Amino acid sequence: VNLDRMVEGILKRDPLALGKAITLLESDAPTHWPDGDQLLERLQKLNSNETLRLGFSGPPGVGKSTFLDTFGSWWVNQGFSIAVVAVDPSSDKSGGSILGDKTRMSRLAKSPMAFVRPSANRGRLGGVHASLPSVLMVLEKANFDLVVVETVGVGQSEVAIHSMVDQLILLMQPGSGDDLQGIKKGLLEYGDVFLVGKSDMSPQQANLTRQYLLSSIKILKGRDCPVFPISGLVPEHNQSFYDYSKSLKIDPERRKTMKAQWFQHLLESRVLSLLRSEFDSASTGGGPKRWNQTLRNYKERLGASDVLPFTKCSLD
Ligand SMILES: Nc1nc2c(ncn2[C@@H]2O[C@H](COP(=O)(O)OP(=O)(O)OP(=O)(O)O)[C@@H](O)[C@H]2O)c(=O)[nH]1
Ligand SMILES: [Mg+2]
Repeated sequence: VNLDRMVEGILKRDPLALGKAITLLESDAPTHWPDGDQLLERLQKLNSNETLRLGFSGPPGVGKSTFLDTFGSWWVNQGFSIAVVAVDPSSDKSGGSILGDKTRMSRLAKSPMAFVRPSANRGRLGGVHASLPSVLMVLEKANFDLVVVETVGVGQSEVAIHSMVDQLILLMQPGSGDDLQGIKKGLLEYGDVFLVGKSDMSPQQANLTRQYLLSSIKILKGRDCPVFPISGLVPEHNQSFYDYSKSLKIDPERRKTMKAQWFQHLLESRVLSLLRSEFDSASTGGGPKRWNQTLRNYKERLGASDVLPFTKCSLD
């Protein structure tokens, strides 16, 4: 890896250099870590300004990507740049990240002021990879005016993402009171700002949902939180959130704990990766997938037997 050229490319916001840097940082292969660490150290020395980091989370299909495409395009039209990392929920199964067309941000992706990147989800930290803070740092050093992460809200991911961004925006489904009873309290606890999605379908229902959220959040948190109806398809519904978004700020308190969390996630993830790679190189005749395959074999055998998971047994 030519780090000089990579840093230069990052500073120019060259999508190719940004893409390569992110791939390097997301690597679980211990041989890639020294280069990635050095890259971050060099960027760190550049002393640029901090960039507002927003998390957008919400249940699958609630309209996160569609809205980010619309919101991002508006943002770019205001003369600002934006970087979006979309944590791809499906990549867990396929084992790798899926290409850009899957992020549903085709309009934004075409803008020279925007950088859109799907990120691998390796099923840890509720779908957020431990390298995400490193990726966000690269985008921050590239001097984007706004850095956004899209994650699928499954409960656990909100907790992880909350410590990685300045503000966590939760996109909620419009629904009847009964549907809303089912919203996990934990989910509401981690949100800083709430959006009621797809409000073009029924503005009336979106408003009812908004009222319900306002009062539930007040009870739960003991304070008010902003709730806006939005639509990814009809931008006219978004004006109040657009106006509000200009007032969103970096949270210095959260920034303090961010690094400690980053350290912990990275440490845990690297310990596991080291174990896996030790295992792979120690096992004879196994390809790079030896750990995964062994794990799968064990799981299959365990499912069909009455041996307990911690009982010493041999596969052959
Ligand atoms: N009516 C209406 N439909 C929408 C809106 N936003 C998204 N949709 C539709 O809802 C579906 C899911 O939209 P996405 O933007 O991919 O939702 P998502 O939350 O990013 O989904 P995942 O990333 O898979 O969790 C698509 O078929 C969209 O066309 C909206 O504001 N109004
Ligand atoms: Mg999406």
